[in-house]
Amino acid sequence: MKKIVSILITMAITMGGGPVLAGTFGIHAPMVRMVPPGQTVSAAFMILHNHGMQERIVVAAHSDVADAVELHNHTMEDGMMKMRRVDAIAVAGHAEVVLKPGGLHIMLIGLTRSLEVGEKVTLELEFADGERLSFKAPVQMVSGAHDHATHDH
Ligand SMILES: [Cu+2]
Repeated sequence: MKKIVSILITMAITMGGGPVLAGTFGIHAPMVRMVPPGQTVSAAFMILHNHGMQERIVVAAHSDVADAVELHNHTMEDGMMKMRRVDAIAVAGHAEVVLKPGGLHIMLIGLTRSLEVGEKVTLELEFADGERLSFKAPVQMVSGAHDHATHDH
C-alpha cells in the first residue's frame, strides 16, 4: 500500500502542475477596479497563494472584457511612480504575492464593454508550464494610487 502511494506522488510530481494545480494554488480576494463608462483601461488585484512546494510562475493573464491583458508593476524612478509591463510574476513555494494598487497588478487594456459594480468578470491566469486557472473577480470601487485611476476630489 505504501508503495502505491509513493508511486502516485511520483506521478503527480512528474506531471508537473496538472490537476494538482487547482488544489495547490489559491486566488484570494480577486477584484476588478470599477471605472466610469467610457474609460477603456482598468486593473485587477488579488492575492496569489501557492500552497504547493514548487514555485509557480504566472506568465500571462486573459479576459474577454479587454482587448489586451498584461502583467504590470509599479516602480519608483527619479521619485516618480512608473508603471511597466513585466514578463512574469513568480510565486515561490508556500508563499503569497499580493497584487494591489501601486504594486503588481493585472492591466485590462481596451475594455470591450463598460463595467458594473458587483458584476463578476472572468479572468484566467496562465502559468509557465501551460497550465491555466480560471476564476471570477467582482467589479469593485478600489481606492489607491494607479496611473489610470480617477480621483474623487
Ligand atoms: Cu498597469
